[in-house]
Amino acid sequence: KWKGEGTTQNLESIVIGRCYDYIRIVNPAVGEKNCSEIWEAFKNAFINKDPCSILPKDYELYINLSLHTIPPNKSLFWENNHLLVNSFAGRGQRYMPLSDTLFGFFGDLLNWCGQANSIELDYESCPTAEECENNAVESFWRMASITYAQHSSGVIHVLLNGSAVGGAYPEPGYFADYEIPNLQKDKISQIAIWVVDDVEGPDIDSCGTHTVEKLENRLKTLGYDVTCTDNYKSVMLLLCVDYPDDSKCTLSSSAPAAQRGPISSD
Ligand code: NMN
Repeated sequence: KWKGEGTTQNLESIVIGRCYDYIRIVNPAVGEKNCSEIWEAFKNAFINKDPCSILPKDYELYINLSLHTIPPNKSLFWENNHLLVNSFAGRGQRYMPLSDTLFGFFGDLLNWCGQANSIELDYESCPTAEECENNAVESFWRMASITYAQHSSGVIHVLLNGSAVGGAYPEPGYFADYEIPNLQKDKISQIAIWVVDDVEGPDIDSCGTHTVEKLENRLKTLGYDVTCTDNYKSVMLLLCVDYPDDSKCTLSSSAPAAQRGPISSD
């Protein structure tokens, strides 16, 4: 009936399991949370409703129950590199992007929707953003992105993909439309932008050009201290795991040592 994929099979087990994984293993610092109550609040945002009439505020109770503090200097915003961000962040150990907060971790990479006049989830199909923007998943991420931006502080990091067709900083986009407008200026000391190209991809966007320049100007106009770094080394090193022989992945200072080979025993 709809053009999008249906609800992820076993949704309830996955999200309740993720919730316990998060509060017990990933980030016990959030303290005690009621995972079944969080699931009920999540489900009540969209079940038994027209799947095209779900609003961000329908997730208000879900957010209130799952909210926790985000450590200063750990926020990581991004566009066009979801899986890279998830591995770079290291389940909140290195950075804490939205997908490593409890309220984002719960729904990351999942799909869901309900149906009017039924308490069943729709496992066959769900509306895409093109069919209707007020769908269950879109409104969830709007609410989650707004909340995440409001609670971010200190140095804010932004990881953009310089090889993205259409530019590293897309408009419209969650970062442009729901996150930047909800940053709390008085809690933020600096915004550090990283523009990293795919190892074998084109160099379409960089600091000071095209859409990145637009972003830098927007943030400066808002009064932020903005820095921008191209091909930030820590992220490059992670990307280079898959392309060790690419010229962009040469570890110049250690090359001679690596070529010397293991210490010989004779
Ligand atoms: O989906 P796009 O437009 O690339 O959104 C990315 C930005 O919006 C990030 O800054 C992120 O905080 C937020 N967001 C995250 C997820 C997710 O973690 N699964 C989904 C949608 C939006």
